[in-house]
Amino acid sequence: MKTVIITGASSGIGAATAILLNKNGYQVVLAARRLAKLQGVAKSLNAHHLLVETDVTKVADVKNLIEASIQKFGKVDILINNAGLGYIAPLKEGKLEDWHRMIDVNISGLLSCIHTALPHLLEQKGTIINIASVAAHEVFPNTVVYCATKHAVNAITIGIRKEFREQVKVCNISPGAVQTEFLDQSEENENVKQMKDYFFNNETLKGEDIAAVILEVLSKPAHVAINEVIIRPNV
Ligand code: NJP
Repeated sequence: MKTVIITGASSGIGAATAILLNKNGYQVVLAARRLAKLQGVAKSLNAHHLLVETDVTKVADVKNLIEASIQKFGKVDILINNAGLGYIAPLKEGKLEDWHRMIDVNISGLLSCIHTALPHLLEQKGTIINIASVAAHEVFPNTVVYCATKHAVNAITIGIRKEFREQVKVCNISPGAVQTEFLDQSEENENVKQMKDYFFNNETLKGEDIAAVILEVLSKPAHVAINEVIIRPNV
C-alpha cells in the first residue's frame, strides 16, 4: 500500500484528494492547521489514515509530519504539496504582510516539505505533486504576488525533474477556478466579489475534479511520468 502525504487536506482540493486516494487503496496522511476540519474529513476515510496538525511555515511542524508518517506507515511514497493561499488585491494597496504570507506558505512551506520528505521519496522512487495554478503560467492583475509564488512552484517542479530524473517523478498540477474556500481568505472587495460570482455561479471545477486528475497521474506505470497538467473549467 502506498503512503501519500497531502498538505492542506482540511478543505477543498486537499480534502477531496485524500478521500479519493484513500478509496483507491492509498494510506493517506492529512496535514493542515485546523485539526477539527481534518477530523471532519477523516469521517469519510477508512482506517488507513493519519491526521497531523501542521503549519507548513513551521519547520518543526514539517519535521514532525514526516516523522509521524514514517512512524505510522514506515515509508513515504508520495508528497502532494497542496497547502496554499492567494490574497486578491491590487499591488497599489501594498499589503506587504499578505505578500509575505503567500511567499511563506506557497514557496517556503512547499520547500520545507520537499526538503524533509525527499530522502524518503528517493528511497521509494516516489512522486512529488505540486499544486500550482493557471497563475503559474500567466500573470493576472490583482493577484500578481500570488502569480509570482505559483511561477516559483513551476520553476521548482521543473528543477526537480531535471536534477532528479529517474529518481523521483514530479508533476505540476495547475487548476483554474475550483469551488473551494480559496476566495474566503481575501478581504471582500470588488475583485473578490467578481471572482466569487464567476467561481460559484458557473459550472466551474470541484475539488473532486482535481483529485481525479491526481489519481490518474499516480496510476501511470513506472516508465510514464506526467509532469504537467493544466485543468480549466469549460466555461
Ligand atoms: O483552497 P482551500 P484550495 N499550513 O482554501 C491549507 C491552489 N489553487 O483547495 O491550515 C498548512 O479550500 C488550509 O488548511 P488550514 C491553491 O493555491 C486553487 O482551492 O487548516 N496548511 C487548507 O486545507 C492551493 O495551493 C484554485 O487552514 C495550510 C488548504 O491549505 C491549492 O490549490 C485555483 C496553511 C487550502 O484549501 C488548494 O487550495 C488555483 C499552512 N500555513 C490553484 N495555509 C482555486 N480554488 O480556484 C493554508 O489555480 N493551508
